[in-house]
Amino acid sequence: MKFNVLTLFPEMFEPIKESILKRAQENNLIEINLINIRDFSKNKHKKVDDYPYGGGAGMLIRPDVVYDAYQSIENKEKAKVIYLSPQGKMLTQNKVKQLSKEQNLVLLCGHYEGIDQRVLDEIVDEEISIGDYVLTGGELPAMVLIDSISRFIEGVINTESVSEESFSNGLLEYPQYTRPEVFLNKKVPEVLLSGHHSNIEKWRKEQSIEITRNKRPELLENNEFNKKGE
Ligand code: 4G0
Repeated sequence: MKFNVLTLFPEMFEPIKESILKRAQENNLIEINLINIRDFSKNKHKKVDDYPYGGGAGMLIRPDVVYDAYQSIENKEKAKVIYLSPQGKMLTQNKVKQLSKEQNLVLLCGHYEGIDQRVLDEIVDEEISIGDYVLTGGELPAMVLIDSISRFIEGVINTESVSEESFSNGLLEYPQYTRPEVFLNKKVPEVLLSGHHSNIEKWRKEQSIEITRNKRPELLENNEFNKKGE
């Protein structure tokens, strides 16, 4: 997967270029290509924004600068362009999994000031939000997308843990325990020490359903395991 990021703040992506995704990049499982929108300003002061027609507060990023930055991307015609915005469709684990099947993505990071609508209409395929709150820029949402998508790419992390985890069956995870066997007078549940694999599996599924019922009951609507109770 190649992530092409159009941003005014490429330095913000340093932590994600290091960290857990470092090995994924070294092994050529993912590539993060940062494009600084400012590099495409034709202005002598590298200005990229201007006042909105019709008046109003703030500034807008000019469409020509964003378009030229986009045009510089290799294989852009094969890439899905995603605009990170609070007006986008909410990101879900299913959407993450679907996007992980793409070869090339372009992540366009806007700002509170916004981007001229004409270039958005021209290049954006999908508008995505990571949740109902406003941030100063699309960079953190872009990093959330890179991290969540990368986990689905073969070899980036232990693959069986991806299919076992929260949301892969639509339920929250069961509780887990490690040594010591007794901690602050609390013993590890007996069934986990029994070595009885089918009992352990049954216990874990019951725990998953119970925890989901308590913490996120709305996830149980339409879940295939929602047959008990109610
Ligand atoms: C575009 C995404 C980008 C428009 C981006 C703000 C939150 C999210 C930005 C705006 C972002 C999210 C209209 C305020 C940059 N904040 N929830 N900020 N407007 O995914």
